[in-house]
Amino acid sequence: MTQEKKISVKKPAYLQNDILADEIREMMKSKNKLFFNIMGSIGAGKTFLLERIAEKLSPYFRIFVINGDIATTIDADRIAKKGVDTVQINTGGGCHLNAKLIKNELDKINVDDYDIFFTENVGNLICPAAWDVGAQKNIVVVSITEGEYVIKKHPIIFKGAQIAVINKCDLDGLGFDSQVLVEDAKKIKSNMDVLCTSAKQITGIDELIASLGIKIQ
Ligand SMILES: Nc1nc2c(ncn2[C@@H]2O[C@H](COP(=O)(O)OP(=O)(O)O)[C@@H](O)[C@H]2O)c(=O)[nH]1
Ligand SMILES: [Mg+2]
Repeated sequence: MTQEKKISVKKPAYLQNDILADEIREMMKSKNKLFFNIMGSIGAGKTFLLERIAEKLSPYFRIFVINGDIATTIDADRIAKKGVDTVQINTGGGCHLNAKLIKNELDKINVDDYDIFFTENVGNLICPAAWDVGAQKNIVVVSITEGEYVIKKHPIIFKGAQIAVINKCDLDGLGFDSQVLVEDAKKIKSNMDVLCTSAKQITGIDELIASLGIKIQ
């Protein structure tokens, strides 16, 4: 006798996240919006770079930034001072943003009110790599003060990125070497854009904006 046994197969959380992320990507594309996910270590300069990007782009584009942190609204408050709209997600203990968190925030606004969307993901080089947020491009920021092995030790997040940013290049030569990091990033993914920036001295920001595919008319 053949016995029939029903088992319920739960969709893995990753799979559900990927489906929703694809929906967000499609929605943004159909509305002709740009959406970028900025990831990177704590203190790499993600917020400072976003402030610089906002300074350059806010006169020309309507921008919405979704910040992710365990606690506080410090980053969203900083970026909001640069003439863009922001919202801060506090993940409690969560080490990454995900598509559901992004969708919740997009549902609270009128997406048509904006041209360009950014997330600043929770600061680390591990968890955000596994969670697609529906962006068209992933950007990973590391700074040259994080040591010469920082990229070698975190290949997964770079494999999933279209742009690698080596920040704090104003400190290049002062005991830090940007070139090692540039070469490591290229070794992991040869077709990735790799840029050296200084949010402090405002260098490499125009190149980063160009790499995002944004043209100021
Ligand atoms: N020297 C230097 N310091 C920077 C640069 N970018 C950020 N910082 C500093 O690094 C610290 C962390 O920057 P922040 O933008 O908050 O990093 P986040 O955690 O990645 O968002 C702050 O004290 C910044 O002033 C840079 O290009 N050069
Ligand atoms: Mg930050």
